[in-house]
Amino acid sequence: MTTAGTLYSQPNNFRAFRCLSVAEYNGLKLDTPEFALGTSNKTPEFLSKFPFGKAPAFESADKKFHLSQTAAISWYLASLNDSTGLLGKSPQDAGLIQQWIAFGDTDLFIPVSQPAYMVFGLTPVNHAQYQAALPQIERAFAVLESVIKTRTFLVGERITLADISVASILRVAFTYVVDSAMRAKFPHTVRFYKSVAHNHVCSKFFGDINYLDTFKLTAPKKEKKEQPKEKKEEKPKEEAAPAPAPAEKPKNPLDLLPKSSFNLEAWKRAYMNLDTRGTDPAKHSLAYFYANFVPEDYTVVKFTFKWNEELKATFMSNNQIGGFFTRLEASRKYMMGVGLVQNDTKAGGVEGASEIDGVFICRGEDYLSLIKAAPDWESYAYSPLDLNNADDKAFFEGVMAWDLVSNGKECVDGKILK
Ligand SMILES: N[C@@H](CCC(=O)N[C@@H](CS)C(=O)NCC(=O)O)C(=O)O
Repeated sequence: MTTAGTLYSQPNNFRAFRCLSVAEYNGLKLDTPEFALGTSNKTPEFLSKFPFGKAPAFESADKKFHLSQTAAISWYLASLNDSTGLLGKSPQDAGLIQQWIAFGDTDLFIPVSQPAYMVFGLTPVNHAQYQAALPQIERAFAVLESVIKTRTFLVGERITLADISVASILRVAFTYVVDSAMRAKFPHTVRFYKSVAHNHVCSKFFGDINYLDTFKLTAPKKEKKEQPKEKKEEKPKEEAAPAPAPAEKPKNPLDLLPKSSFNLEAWKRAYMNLDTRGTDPAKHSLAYFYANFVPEDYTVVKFTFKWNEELKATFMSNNQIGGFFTRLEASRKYMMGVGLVQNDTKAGGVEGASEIDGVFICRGEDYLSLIKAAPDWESYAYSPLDLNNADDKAFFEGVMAWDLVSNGKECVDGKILK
């Protein structure tokens, strides 16, 4: 593969996915050095080459050419190899491709980004603004649906930059904003998206995709308030998915560990499908767990919310857990978890008297590295559980069975990270 140059971007940037996918299609290698948004893009050296101070940014292999803006970088990379046809076959195709790129980056991304930024904590939660964005999201989706209904690709008969660009925006939409109920209205768009995002090239960069179940407009915890509001375009860290690296490279150091005989995916299925308490490993998930678990390969961790006094209602607490779990997407492959809303039902179910308690089962010892995938990880306190200790075991089982009693509070709701 010819090296086209260097793409500067923080890992897991949906904008970089577009550039990296295009380069891969065109048989071009891009170096992706370590890059931390907020520092690397602010150095005098970076700014001298890229005055926008934003990522992604491209530098040619001979270091003489510098380019910013995702649309420009991906167009440039697409233009370096005619044979793949990523820019179409005619000036008309090129015009149509530009049309779809502009549609994706404006008509689609702007309304989608509004609720997404609220959920990430980059802008304050604003229900009126969300309500105003919804019809715009639906309108953009309806256009896409009507066009893609009878087509495989947006322009011509083969994949082009138009498809990759629009799919990169749909990834943000489907992960954070457009939930299963809304997706059901746009089956052709979902089909189109899957055919692009999951294809043999794009999937290397788009990574595992967590389709949002239910959208809830809640902000993450405290520390997010410190995010400068003017950074509206800043890509949220939780857009995290496997690093934009070639597939042959391990996505996570945990991939280098030998396979554990305790298969996390099998455990998730057992947990979801079996009753929890009981003694038969074929029928009861806790029995299955004890029959199969390999403590040397995993860490079982207790987590508790630090700001329980701020929880004003059960649904808020549950949204808090749901958001946290959604933002753990990049680590989901290596962990399983249950978070419970505990309420003081004995005191009459007083709203606001709730707390959040939960358990993660994490591959390896370094559980914090996995949990840090969620930008709001510091809103919780963590401590490893020793399942040979009776109290720890009781806590673990109480959480798993959703029958925990903690500080006189009983479980009223919860979420599962699976
Ligand atoms: N219009 C630009 C937006 C780039 C952008 O906002 N990038 C974010 C990271 S995903 C960024 O660099 N934010 C830092 C900042 O705004 O200072 C593009 O499409 O490339």
